[in-house]
Amino acid sequence: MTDRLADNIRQAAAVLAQASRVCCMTGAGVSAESGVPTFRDAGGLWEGRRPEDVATPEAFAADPADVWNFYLSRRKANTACKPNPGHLALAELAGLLDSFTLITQNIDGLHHLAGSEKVLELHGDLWTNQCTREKRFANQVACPDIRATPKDGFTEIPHCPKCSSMMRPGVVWFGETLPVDTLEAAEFAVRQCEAMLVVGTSSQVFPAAALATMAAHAGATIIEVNPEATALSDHADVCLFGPSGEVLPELVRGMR
Ligand code: BJW
Repeated sequence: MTDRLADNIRQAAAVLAQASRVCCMTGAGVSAESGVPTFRDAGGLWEGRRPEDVATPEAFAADPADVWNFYLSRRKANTACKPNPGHLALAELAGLLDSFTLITQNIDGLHHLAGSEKVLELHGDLWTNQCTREKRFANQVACPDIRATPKDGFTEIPHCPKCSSMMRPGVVWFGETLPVDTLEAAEFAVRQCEAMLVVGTSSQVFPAAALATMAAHAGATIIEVNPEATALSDHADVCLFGPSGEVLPELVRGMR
């Protein structure tokens, strides 16, 4: 770790130690060290595929089996992934602050596995299926047929056990609205917070990316954790340029 990064971590830890209300927004980068691929980096999930081929309702309507296969292969790959020191540090951070709101764009569930109790999941949950007609959610356990065959793909699209309509992955695609209650809770928290951590996101996808700007306009100190500069970096008060699995544990150690 460079002296500059160590200094910036100390500065960020001092900001957090003074704050009573803190928010954190995470993106795919926080799970990179757990082996979950990011989206837009080289080697990311979408390298070689256009997002609109798999991450839109139109893509699902055109070829549900192709889209299901993409998500089933991610379920299979993610089964082996465990929380990394970055996830664990965020779970610990919650216990050091009066109020801490964890907001994530990730669908991998690793914050829960790390012990974070309340997580605002803006883009849904990889492990949930949703009825395309009544929008009811069902845990994938309710569809053992697809779980049994992810290795080789599958031929049967899962159907809702209640109304028989096709099920879809319980995630938010481009052009779809985010879960209203979750987004409202996130907006409420960022407007109240004194400091906001923004970890492992390229800050290119809205409305999630607007939450940090909202916090900054309300007077919060913005602390970014990312090995690379992003669309947010010029607007952040402190940039901690490093992998979150190394930076976040140091940050929490600095606060203790
Ligand atoms: C590390 C690291 C390490 C690496 N440690 N860091 C305003 C302006 C322009 C467009 C819009 C707008 N408002 C809405 C839109 C349209 C659209 C949008 O944002 N488009 C932009 C791309 C331009 N948004 C929507 O459609 C949203 N809906 C909506 O707004 O509804 C209302 C509406 C509808 C229609 C019209 C207008 C309004 C929905 C967005 C849903 C996003 N869904 C996805 C897929 C989820 C399911 C799935 O996983 O398959 O969510 S897209 C994908 O991107 C996924 C992610 O959550 C999201 C963000 O990606 P993230 O996390 O930032 O990942 P990367 O890969 O981009 O970045 C990783 C970062 O990690 C990098 O910076 C690395 O450096 C870093 N990193 N290793 C720390 N070790």
